Amino acid sequence: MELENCQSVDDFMSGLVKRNPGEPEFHQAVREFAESVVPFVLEHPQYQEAQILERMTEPDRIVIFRVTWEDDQNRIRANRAWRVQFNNSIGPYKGGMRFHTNVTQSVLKFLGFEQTFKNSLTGLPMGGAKGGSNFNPKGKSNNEVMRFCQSLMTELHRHIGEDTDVPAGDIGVGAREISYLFGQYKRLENRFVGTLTGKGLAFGGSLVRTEATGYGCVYFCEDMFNHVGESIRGKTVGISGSGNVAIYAAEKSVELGAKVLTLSDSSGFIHDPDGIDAEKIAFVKDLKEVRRGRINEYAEKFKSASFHEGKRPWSVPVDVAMPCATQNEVSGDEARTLLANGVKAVCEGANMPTELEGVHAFVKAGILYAPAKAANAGGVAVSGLEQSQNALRLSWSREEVDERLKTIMREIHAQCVTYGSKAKSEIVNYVDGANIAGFVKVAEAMLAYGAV
Ligand code: NDP
Ligand code: 2IT
Repeated sequence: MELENCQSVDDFMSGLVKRNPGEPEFHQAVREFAESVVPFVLEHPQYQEAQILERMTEPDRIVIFRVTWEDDQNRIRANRAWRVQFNNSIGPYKGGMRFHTNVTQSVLKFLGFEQTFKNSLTGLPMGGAKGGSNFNPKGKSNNEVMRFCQSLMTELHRHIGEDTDVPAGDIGVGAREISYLFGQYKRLENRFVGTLTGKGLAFGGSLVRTEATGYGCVYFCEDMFNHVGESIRGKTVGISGSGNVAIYAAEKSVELGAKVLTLSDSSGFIHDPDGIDAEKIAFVKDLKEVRRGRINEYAEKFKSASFHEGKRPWSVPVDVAMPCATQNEVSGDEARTLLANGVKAVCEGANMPTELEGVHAFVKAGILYAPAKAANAGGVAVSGLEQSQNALRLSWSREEVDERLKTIMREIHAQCVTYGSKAKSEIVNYVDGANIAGFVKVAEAMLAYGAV
């Protein structure tokens, strides 16, 4: 970045850090965005005069509430929950709910902020939001999870609605939790409407929503390869996580002819040099989605694999890396290790999985690097399609939804190329591309509204 731009980013960030003390994840997400967008704003004074960046980094509102519930031993428990309604300039608030012990206001603000621009990239009319709780679903019975979800929804329902704010899943919130949340919402409101997405197929869910984030990530990766005359076919792929996003990223990679070598969870990673094929993925689905077990069981079952306790998979040489677990799971050093081992593409299934130092290393190296906002937008895109189907009171076929998902990912790729290509360079900077393309649509709407 040029010196003058660097100074402007630093000035902007020092104000933001002062206004939002103790929120490191939020600072990080805004900084990554500002590094792309501040130079663009400096060239377009209409945005600067309207203080668009300052306004965009301030959430519309945050609802914070207590969730009291009773565990199986009849003890009263209390958690904290939030809904960060970040920006509804281009549509009703939309974004997932996360249940994890490390959920804080800072984490949800970073997620809600990024969601605003991700949703803008999809081309669908969706604003940005995120919510969640520091509730830990691990080791809880189904009944405990149900009571927690019902209690949470008893407060949340008054703040959401099909034209106001439409939550969905994220870490720790899958089909089971969405069902409990939707069941309670419907009961409290006495209305059957699409206020949540990721619902079961029997009650308004969309085909391909479960698979959408992982599939979309691989479609985007294939779009990047195709753009330089290559393909994911025959490439080795390293994936982290073994949840919703990781499983379907692995499934689609295998389907397109790649060889998946790793998966992980918070206890460590497994490395299978023979490749994690469709049959082994079916085992992981059952392990994680039904039995809620740990990834080391994979290495007990398949002798070709080794388990590496407490480690992340980035030391394994691969052509393609897809971080699909959580934020800051690829450090600067790990990014450099991936590059030294010849990684050709990094496609982020998780939100903000790469530390800023790693982002800079990938961009500098000129590899195919797809930031989360672009690469994992397939999940929320199919959530948007679920909303459309609910509003129409009909369901589209698997082929129809999958085709729309592919088209949306291709159009996001095209926007990244438009905004991320520098004159005389063949290399696309997908970080700039995604940030600026996502920004422009939201900024135009905010300019049109005047001082709101
Ligand atoms: P899941 O809860 O289904 O899976 C999360 C996976 O990541 C698990 O394997 C989990 O391991 C691992 N993980 C979670 N937290 C940590 C941590 N602190 N350290 C190490 N491993 C961790 O969540 P999803 O697959 O839905 O989400 C994964 C990522 O993708 C998140 O960043 C999410 O925001 C993002 N995303 C999700 C979308 C969706 O539609 N679901 C859409 C777009 C992005 P363990 O079981 O041990 O905790
Ligand atoms: O981070 C994300 O995009 C999601 N967790 C999905 C949000 C949604 O509304 O489907």
